[in-house]
Amino acid sequence: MNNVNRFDVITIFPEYLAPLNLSLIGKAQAAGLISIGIHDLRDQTSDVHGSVDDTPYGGGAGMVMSPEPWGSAIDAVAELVPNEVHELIVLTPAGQKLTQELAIELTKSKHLIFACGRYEGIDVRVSDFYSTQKNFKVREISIGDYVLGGGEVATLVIMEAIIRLLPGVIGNPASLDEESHTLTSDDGALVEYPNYTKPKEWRGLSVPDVLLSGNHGEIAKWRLEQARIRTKNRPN
Ligand code: 6GU
Repeated sequence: MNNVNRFDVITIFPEYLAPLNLSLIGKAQAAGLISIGIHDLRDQTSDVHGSVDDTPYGGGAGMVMSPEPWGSAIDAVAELVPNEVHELIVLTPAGQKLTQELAIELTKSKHLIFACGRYEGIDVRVSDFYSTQKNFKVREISIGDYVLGGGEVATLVIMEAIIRLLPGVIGNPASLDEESHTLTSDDGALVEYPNYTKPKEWRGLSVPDVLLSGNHGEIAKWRLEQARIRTKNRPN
């Protein structure tokens, strides 16, 4: 399998991506499993003010991000990974919704480029142009049905969902098989069963006897049943 190992993020707020140096993703970078570049869109502007947006054609509220700095920034980061197909991810609440299945699919592209729009989004010709380029694949992605101020937090979410799936990133990869949205039964994806650890009793609440029984068959049965109940009772 062809696993992603290079991520480039283009944004007008590079500092927003600082958490990528922490925890699991920070360690994955330090171990050389992945490398991440964060790029300031304003480095691609020519005017003294570093303008990246303008009023929308056709009128309406808000500002639209101009295509020129985006084109320059995307071309520049594509050159960092030559002779590869670049998957350009444009963050927008109008995009395809992120799911575990999509995160798994994104692990298979060598190079991911995240374009973090702000304001009313990026001039659509940026997506349209790169869609016609044979060394690019373009996807518009959303992380759910609510509106954020920009694509930076969505990028953090998507990158974490992808990177934790890569070989060597998580100490015990077996834990990936039993987590929410990966567990399956005849009814499709399930959320995870409830977990307990020591002590056996806490504030009057006990660990279910079956988990202390040592009977692996019964434990597996109980967990599947609990996962089904939780999935069914989830408010959405
Ligand atoms: Cl990717 N961007 C913005 N601005 N809002 C969102 C989103 C993305 N996903 C959900 N809401």
